[in-house]
Amino acid sequence: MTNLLTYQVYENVAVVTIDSPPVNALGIDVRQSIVEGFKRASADVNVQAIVLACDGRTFFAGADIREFGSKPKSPILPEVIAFIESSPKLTIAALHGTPLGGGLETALACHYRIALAGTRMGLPEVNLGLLPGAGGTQKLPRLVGIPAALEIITSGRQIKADEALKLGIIDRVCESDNIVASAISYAKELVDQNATRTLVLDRNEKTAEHRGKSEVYDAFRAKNARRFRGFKSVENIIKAIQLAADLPYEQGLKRERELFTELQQSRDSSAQQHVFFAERESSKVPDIPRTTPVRPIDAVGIIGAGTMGGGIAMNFLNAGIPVTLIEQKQEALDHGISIIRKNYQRSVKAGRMTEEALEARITLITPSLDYADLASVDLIIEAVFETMEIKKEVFSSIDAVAKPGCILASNTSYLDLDEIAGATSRPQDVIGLHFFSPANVMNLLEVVRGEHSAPEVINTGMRLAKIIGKTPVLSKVGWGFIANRVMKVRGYQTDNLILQGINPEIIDKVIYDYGFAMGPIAMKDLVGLDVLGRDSNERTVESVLVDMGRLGQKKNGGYYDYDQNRQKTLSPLALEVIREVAKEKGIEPVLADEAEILARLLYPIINEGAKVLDEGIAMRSSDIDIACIKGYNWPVYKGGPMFWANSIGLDRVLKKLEEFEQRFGSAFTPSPYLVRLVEEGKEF
Ligand code: 3H9
Repeated sequence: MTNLLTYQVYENVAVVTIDSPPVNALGIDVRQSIVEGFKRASADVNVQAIVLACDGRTFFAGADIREFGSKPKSPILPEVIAFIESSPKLTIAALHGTPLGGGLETALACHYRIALAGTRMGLPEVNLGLLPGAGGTQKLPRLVGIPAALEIITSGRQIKADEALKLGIIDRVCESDNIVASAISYAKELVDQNATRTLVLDRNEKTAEHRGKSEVYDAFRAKNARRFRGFKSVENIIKAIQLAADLPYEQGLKRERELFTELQQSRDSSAQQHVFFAERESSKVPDIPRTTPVRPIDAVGIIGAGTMGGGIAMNFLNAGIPVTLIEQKQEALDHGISIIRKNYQRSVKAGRMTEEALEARITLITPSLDYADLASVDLIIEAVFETMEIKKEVFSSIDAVAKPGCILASNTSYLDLDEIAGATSRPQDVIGLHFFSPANVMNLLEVVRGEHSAPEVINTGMRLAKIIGKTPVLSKVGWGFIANRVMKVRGYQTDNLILQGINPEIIDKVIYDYGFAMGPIAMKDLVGLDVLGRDSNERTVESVLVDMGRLGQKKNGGYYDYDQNRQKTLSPLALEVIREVAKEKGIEPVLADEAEILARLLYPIINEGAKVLDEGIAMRSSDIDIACIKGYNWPVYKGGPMFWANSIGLDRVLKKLEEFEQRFGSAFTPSPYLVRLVEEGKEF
């Protein structure tokens, strides 16, 4: 075992310090070191108090997720925690960084907690499809009460030190920047005062008032039903918190462990753990070391103040980066800025932002009708019409004004970035920065690597994503890049199923039940049938509906009719149009149950993902998962299409695709890469 423990004694206070980079995750070596430190301190007759602290960037950030799935080694975390609680000395946790999950649970084993200002703590296990399994569900309610515990643990949010103090999670915030020194003097103070040594597990006053009150939990479930839908971990969390009020601590703890184990063995939790690591992996580019220089981005220019350009601008304004917003006409510019303002006003109304913060963001915008105003910015993002000729014109114009070293980015969704870069004298400075609509909300940023993009330009794009709160996924140039390309095939299959007489409501239900927020047909109505991309002038169900003036939710309904509360019912008119168009095209009705509908809609996405990998457009299958989760809200507890495919079994996916190919043609022809993987018994 490497030596992670430093043991020091300052008069009557022992300091047990653990150092296990990067985040002091509570792996076996760390757990053993804590026990060793506490054993030494307990045996030391001169020691009256023990401070538990960590070196490096954070107090323990949780259990070591990489250990999940292998046989637990003793001492397991609950044993370590029980050991701390059995200490004969006064115990103090000295918190800094992000004490999360098992890390906070470890702190809750101590009598007192002191935190550096700026510390953010929480129980984020829900994000991994888990619950706090080392006493967190039993102890946090004892400190903050049932309603606050329900909110904190089901959201997994991080709580800042000052709020944690108010809630009673910690006992003191230290204003100096030396947490260990502050913890030592706090320890001496407590010893001098002969302070009480009550363990959190013995405090029942905050939970007593909710004992036996199951209606509190039912009301909480009902209020959050939409947000919690599909997340099995949330239900177990609520059950466990209820036990904190209803059962003595030891019994509650035992049940917590059972509920934790049930989740830990679930496919949903494996999927969410996969997403945790995939999200971190996606920002790494194997042939571009992290030491590659990054160009500073202190000012940005955005061309186009439409929906996309405005949404993109908001990301930079939120990060405090000034934006020069360019349009061709004053009217369009004014309109764009008014929409940005309106979006922020919505946040102000909801209490998520102050008026001053809104104004501060708006003042970061420099509106302009002149490209010359882009001369000093570090990055220019083009968000104009999706037409090659226009994009080339824009790029040749910005090439003429941009300073040397300025990064020139296109937000194109489908066009050839290399051709766009060819319109400039500096293709090495050109990349794609592909945002997903609404650009201020969706977390995906596809960074598109052109043939000539310089490593430092790519590296800057990848790092920039984090600054503006997005997850980057690197894509090579190819039609639709990653997310749009793989998700597009679901659209084709939706249209085919409709024409084959499958009820649109059933199609939407299947996708909703899988975990998406909305089915593909309801989505078309929401986006607007008139703005859906069309590949040809052929007569389609949608073109007929649009000709009838049915544009979707915004006008006269689309596939569905909508009442004043936006409740939808399938439109008999739309059904008639579907039958007509199917007849014109000579398409025969087909029968399919829900499982088959799901497979016909989603297996082609897996297949397209295999092609994207085979062509080298995506670097890794987990990047495709992230692209679908962050760009299209693929349910996170399914892990994305490629992880889901692995969990079904690639041989089964392949067999289904072959069957569909026989019945419905080449849209289902399996990718040779998928065939190869199955032959070799491999996974994505
Ligand atoms: C738990 O505690 C269960 C218990 O209730 C019950 C047990 C019985 N394990 O995110 P970053 C790695 S569940 C292993 O880029 P940041 C991460 O993969 C856990 N590894 O940095 C990355 O590795 P690499 C509850 C971990 O500064 C590196 O550390 N806790 C863990 O942006 C840096 O991470 C959580 O869910 C871990 N727990 O953010 C907290 N955490 O460099 C999860 C991180 O090879 N962690 N790594 O790619 C986080 O939220 C963030 O990592 C944190 C730092 C905020 C800590």
